[in-house]
Amino acid sequence: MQLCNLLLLSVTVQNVVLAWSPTNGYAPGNVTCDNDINIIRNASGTLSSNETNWLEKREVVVEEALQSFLKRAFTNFSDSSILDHLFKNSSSTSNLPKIAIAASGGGYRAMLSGAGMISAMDNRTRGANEHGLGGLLQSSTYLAGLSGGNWLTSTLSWNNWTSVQDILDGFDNDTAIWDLEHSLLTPGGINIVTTYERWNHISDAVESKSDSGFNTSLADIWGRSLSYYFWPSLYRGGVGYTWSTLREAEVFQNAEMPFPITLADGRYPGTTVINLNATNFEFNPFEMGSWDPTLNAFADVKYIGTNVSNGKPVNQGHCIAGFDNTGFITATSSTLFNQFLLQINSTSLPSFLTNFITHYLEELSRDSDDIAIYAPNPFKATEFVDSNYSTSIVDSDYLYLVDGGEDNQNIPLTPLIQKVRDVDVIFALDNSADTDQYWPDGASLVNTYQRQFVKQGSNLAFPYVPDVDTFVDLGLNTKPTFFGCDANNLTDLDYIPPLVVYIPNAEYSYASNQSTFKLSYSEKERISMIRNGFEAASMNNLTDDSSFLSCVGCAIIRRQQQGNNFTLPSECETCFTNYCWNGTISNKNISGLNNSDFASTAAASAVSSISASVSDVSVTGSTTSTRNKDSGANVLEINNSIVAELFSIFSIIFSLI
Ligand SMILES: *[C@@H]1O[C@H](CO)[C@@H](O)[C@H](O)[C@H]1NC(C)=O
Ligand SMILES: *[C@@H]1O[C@H](CO)[C@@H](O)[C@H](O)[C@H]1NC(C)=O
Ligand SMILES: *[C@@H]1O[C@H](CO)[C@@H](O)[C@H](O)[C@H]1NC(C)=O
Ligand SMILES: *[C@@H]1O[C@H](CO)[C@@H](O)[C@H](O)[C@H]1NC(C)=O
Ligand SMILES: *[C@@H]1O[C@H](CO)[C@@H](O)[C@H](O)[C@H]1NC(C)=O
Ligand SMILES: *[C@@H]1O[C@H](CO)[C@@H](O)[C@H](O)[C@H]1NC(C)=O
Ligand SMILES: *[C@@H]1O[C@H](CO)[C@@H](O)[C@H](O)[C@H]1NC(C)=O
Ligand SMILES: *[C@@H]1O[C@H](CO)[C@@H](O)[C@H](O)[C@H]1NC(C)=O
Ligand SMILES: *[C@@H]1O[C@H](CO)[C@@H](O)[C@H](O)[C@H]1NC(C)=O
Ligand SMILES: *[C@@H]1O[C@H](CO)[C@@H](O)[C@H](O)[C@H]1NC(C)=O
Ligand SMILES: *[C@@H]1O[C@H](CO)[C@@H](O)[C@H](O)[C@H]1NC(C)=O
Ligand SMILES: CC(=O)N[C@H]1CO[C@H](CO)[C@@H](O)[C@@H]1O
Repeated sequence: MQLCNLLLLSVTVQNVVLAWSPTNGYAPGNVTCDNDINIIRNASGTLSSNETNWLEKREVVVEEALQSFLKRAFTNFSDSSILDHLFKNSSSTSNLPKIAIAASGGGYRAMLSGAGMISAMDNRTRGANEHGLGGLLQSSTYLAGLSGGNWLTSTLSWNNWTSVQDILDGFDNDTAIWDLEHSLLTPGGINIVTTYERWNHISDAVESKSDSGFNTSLADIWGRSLSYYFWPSLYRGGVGYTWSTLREAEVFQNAEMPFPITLADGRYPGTTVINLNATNFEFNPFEMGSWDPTLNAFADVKYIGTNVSNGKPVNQGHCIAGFDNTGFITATSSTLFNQFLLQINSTSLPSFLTNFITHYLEELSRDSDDIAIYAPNPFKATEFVDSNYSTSIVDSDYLYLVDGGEDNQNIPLTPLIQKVRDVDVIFALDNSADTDQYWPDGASLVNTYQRQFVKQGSNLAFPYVPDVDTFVDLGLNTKPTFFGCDANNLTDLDYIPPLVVYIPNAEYSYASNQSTFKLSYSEKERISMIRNGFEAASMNNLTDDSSFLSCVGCAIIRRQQQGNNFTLPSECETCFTNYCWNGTISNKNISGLNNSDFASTAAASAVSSISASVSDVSVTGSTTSTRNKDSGANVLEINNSIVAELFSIFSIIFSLI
């Protein structure tokens, strides 16, 4: 291995590398750029011109797909004349509803269950057009993913917009996507040589980045190891594959796929606790940055890694490329290591284990090794921070990003509720593990709802949702539920937010409440998870309610229908009665209904919501565990096997660092 490296090195030195290219591998490198380039823009009130141009192309594609979707949905409607108002062919202005899909975090559980949900919306899935929501994915404008949900959305997007169906069908290919039989830690299974080789390649890649003068951390190793499962047909799992290359992919250029967005949270240097004031970052194929007042800026994602001041390269004409490695960005959204540290004292692990793990995690955390490091900071000395907010992000030489779910908003909603994006309906796929049985309980929605009332979220609006106890008591967490159905109820908010179609993970044909830390799935388990997700998103393949497809159609047209005062198809009234949360709460003392009730709701949910990334760590031996709502501490469960996995992860990682 060492010898090989030396040979490689000497070759590289001889052919002096003038410009970074994917063949350089994982290490970012120099490229020339315009002398007057500025990689930063002011986020205030506008989309990037590139996104705006892209949206125009997408609208044409969506119009056709949505029209055929709604025609199918409204087949049996007595009056579907509303369709004539929504589409261009009969009126000169388009009232096209804008649809977004958001996939929550939660490790492989969220990736697989979310894949099933998305497959139910994809007209390329066998059966989706007959007993699912086939065509909804084709009708969507945005597709956001966070942590495990981002593994899903990035896998599809950066594999030439492949489908879940194709992934399932290709399971016995040499280069099958999501071959999860073997744990991340032992990718070769019983073949130790393969495992050894894999980790050697990972180690070489991360070292090459470090040797080129860039800070590396656990996130680099994490990203490299995950990439082999997501981009298996590319050389070393896409070691030189970058995020911004999607701009050159035909499928993206022709807007034949939705606009992918990934979410991560900012973490201030020296801190570990993250709350709703955390800066939410988004990555899209054009840009990375934040709409939040603490940054209010976006950088051209292709040139992050360049040493800039207020967006201008410090060395005029010299930029860095290759920093936006696809695996690295995917890992950034899923660095949940810190969460484990924060929760470790409330586990029932033996104290020697706690001490052991704490010791290492704290060391990692102190050195910021557990989080993704973006340095040089692309936002250094930018001037767009709202004057009422801290400038600590733009003052720092380093930008630290962590798992997008660490602020307990485990569904990537903030990019989609931005007023400027003008989304009408969001399909929120919730595969969080909030309850002690690893099911979602609506906490992610509650937190995003609450964020509009904290300082950082003051320019946001999100529909009213109940507290998590109501979610559970009314079973809103076991079947699809619509929130914010009536725009007239939302006029107290900053603006009319999108209607939210909440689709929670629930058991249909398979116990899909698997641990976030389950690091391998057999082919049978994988198929079962995906199948169950399909059923969860389709009211059991439309057998639990044959009108569910129509009701989804009603949710999609609702904002445009109300906003333009079009006649609502009468069948939609029944749908809204059946699927909309009507304001009922199960406990009158706890209310999520308005701002003045915020404090009590916040208290209630702070107790019951905990990042999915961790709340499903489960306890050895004990058959049941209860949540201690009074102290606010969650009693977590740890499986022996999970501990074993974590140990191996840490031992391998530490031998590498
Ligand atoms: C980029 O080029 C400069 C010299 O112009 C060199 O000092 C630096 O190490 C190079 N950076 C990378 C990442 O290759
Ligand atoms: C950013 O844009 C907003 C809205 O156009 C504007 O009010 C603000 O002055 C801009 N900020 C800077 C620093 O240019
Ligand atoms: C899926 O939808 C797209 C976009 O409307 C359409 O072009 C394609 O033919 C559809 N495919 C199937 C299999 O229905
Ligand atoms: C629902 O449809 C999916 C996709 O066609 C299929 O895999 C699954 O077996 C179906 N489930 C039931 C209960 O029929
Ligand atoms: C991407 O997929 C399309 C079909 O969906 C195919 O025509 C095209 O060749 C693929 N592109 C690449 C680069 O594989
Ligand atoms: C890979 O899977 C696809 C189905 O997705 C199949 O058509 C193709 O033949 C497979 N290729 C190999 C090399 O097995
Ligand atoms: C957010 O920040 C504001 C102002 O600094 C502070 O008053 C508030 O308590 C913070 N909220 C949370 C949830 O930390
Ligand atoms: C866990 O408990 C130990 C000692 O009881 C304490 O030193 C440590 O700070 C605690 N860790 C966290 C994350 O609260
Ligand atoms: C909406 O339309 C109804 C009749 O369809 C009419 O009575 C009502 O005044 C209209 N409302 C607005 C705000 O235009
Ligand atoms: C609202 O929903 C609850 C249960 O979800 C139901 O008991 C109640 O009757 C509904 N209220 C109205 C006015 O429809
Ligand atoms: C919406 O407003 C109506 C009338 O103001 C009220 O009866 C209803 O409970 C509200 N629904 C929700 C979900 O807040
Ligand atoms: C961030 C980004 O993608 N910027 C591009 C937007 O489009 C213009 C022209 O099409 C390009 O020059 C930018 O690089």
